[in-house]
Amino acid sequence: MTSHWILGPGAIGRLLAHSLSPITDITLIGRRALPEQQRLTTPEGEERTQRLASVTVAELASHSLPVPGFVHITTKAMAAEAALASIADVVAPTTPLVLWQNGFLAQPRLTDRWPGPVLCATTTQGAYLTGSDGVVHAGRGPTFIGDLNNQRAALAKTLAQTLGEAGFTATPVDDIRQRLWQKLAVNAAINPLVALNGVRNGELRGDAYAVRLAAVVKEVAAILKQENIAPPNGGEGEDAWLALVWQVVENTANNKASMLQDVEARRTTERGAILGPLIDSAERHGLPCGLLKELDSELAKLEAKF
Ligand code: KPL
Repeated sequence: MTSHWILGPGAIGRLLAHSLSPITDITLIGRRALPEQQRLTTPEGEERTQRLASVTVAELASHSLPVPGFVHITTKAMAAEAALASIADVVAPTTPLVLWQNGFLAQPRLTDRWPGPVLCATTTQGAYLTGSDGVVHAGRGPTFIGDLNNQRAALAKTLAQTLGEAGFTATPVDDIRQRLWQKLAVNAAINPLVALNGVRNGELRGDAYAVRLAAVVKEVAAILKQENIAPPNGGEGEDAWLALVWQVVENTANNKASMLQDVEARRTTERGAILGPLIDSAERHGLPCGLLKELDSELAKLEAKF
């Protein structure tokens, strides 16, 4: 039986652990100990409690756990590299990693640095934690798996199959880079604005925000063109990106975006993984990114107060 280590017991990490646990061996790894009995609330409102094996990073070396077939890194984007470094001594460098981060920061860096295979996952599964022993699976969504160099198709297929058996709708893809940037584009348009203004996604439709949102999308669309990221849904340039962003705003109108949740909890945001790659790219290509920089520095100022 393939063993799956899940490093980062946040909402996606715990959802993954609950889903995989009935079909395979899993271990959740975090900095703090977790209660053994963990509760999952399904999108239908059903509650299921099961025992999930977990260890802390500090305990890892003294536990004789099965050798992992996959190490899933489910931390926030900014914490992924440090999380991997914290277990690197006890994991063979040939072990496949699966990166579940938002943005496009951890993925290229770890693909370059880790000697073994590195898969990236992008998902629209919605989940949030309710304390140290509970996770709510708020909404189902597809998951796509692939690697940035398109050399691990068989491994991506194996993992997608396992995730499928675990109840995810998972598809192996050969365009994960496109998909990661596409999600990043939507996150860049929505997350900083809602986080800075303390509003739910749907409020962006109002006059106070809609013009700024469209101006952000304009900068983002020009950058993505230079990165060879095709506009979504077979559309053309900026209009296609704007239509996608408004569609996501509509579909998630009642959501508190992840960046707003971070700000409310006084946690460092994922601005470095979402706005960072866009600003870097704009600077490399000599494109305007004044608004993206403004959002980034407003968020930095806010974080400095935490
Ligand atoms: O993915 C999201 C997030 O919260 O990070 C969006 C699409 C903005 C939905 O809230």
